[in-house]
Amino acid sequence: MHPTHPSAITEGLNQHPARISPKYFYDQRGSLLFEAITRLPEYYPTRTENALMQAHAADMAQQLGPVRTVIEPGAGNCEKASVLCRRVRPTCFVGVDISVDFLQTAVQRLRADIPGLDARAVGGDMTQGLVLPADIPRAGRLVFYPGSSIGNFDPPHALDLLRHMRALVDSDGGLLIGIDLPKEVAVLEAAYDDAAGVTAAFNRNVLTHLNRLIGSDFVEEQWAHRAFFNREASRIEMHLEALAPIRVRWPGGERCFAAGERIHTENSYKYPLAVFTTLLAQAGFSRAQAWTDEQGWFAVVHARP
Ligand code: AVI
Repeated sequence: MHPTHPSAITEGLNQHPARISPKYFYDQRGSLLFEAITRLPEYYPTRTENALMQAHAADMAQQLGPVRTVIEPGAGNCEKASVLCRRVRPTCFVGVDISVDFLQTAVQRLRADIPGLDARAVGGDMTQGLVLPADIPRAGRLVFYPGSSIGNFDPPHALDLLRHMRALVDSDGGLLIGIDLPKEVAVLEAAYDDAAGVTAAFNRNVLTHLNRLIGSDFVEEQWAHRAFFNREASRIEMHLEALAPIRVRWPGGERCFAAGERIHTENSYKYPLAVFTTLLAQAGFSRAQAWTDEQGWFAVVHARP
């Protein structure tokens, strides 16, 4: 599990508007709900990215050139890494995740599935910068960051993260990253407010997770899921809205919410490709090539220093 900072959590709850970091979505139930989200008919990013990776596999492999080490921040179950490693045949794979126990199991599976692959699990948080074990070769590194997870960081933090990734590779290395692009608002909003209510359950589950982490007394049923596109900021915002006046208590504190008051739980930025390419250049990746689907909904970008 990720490190818990109760004071950072309660500080967020006391802000106006209140905030909960999206990293707290991913307890065991939250991770399962997220997996269910990726299979929803409305949630196009996973499916579109997978199709792009498959359709352009040969071209991508050619553009990537020889890859010796694949490094995946937030590797989780390593499913996408497994597909990539079969194609580009690196000698080494380094999965990085805050939750290293779960990662360890996935990495063992990868080792068994791809004989000869030196697959490692490294516990750590990419957002804090990362020092890899000294015996991981520096030559021919590829940082792999699929799933448009970069969109969950505000642009200045996304830039920091890209800079940390740049620091991991030499001039012969690169970054392969998934980006969700702006599109019709109805498509975006349906993806974050699906008919089956899975995203709503995912959003509300953060409250139960917080109850365990800080001893608060949130009741999920008292909160409504809200998801909408903020056009000015080019991002989907997720919030939890109090259905009635609510007093939430935790050891050492409390917060009263008026009916209709919201807790901001997540942003998911949708970058036009040109804007993202500029961000990449600011981080030190000056050359970028992108593959997009026919509808222009998603991009897989290969960036080089
Ligand atoms: C993990 N991340 C890229 C997802 C997204 O689309 O922003 C998280 C998510 N939130 C609601 N649905 C999916």
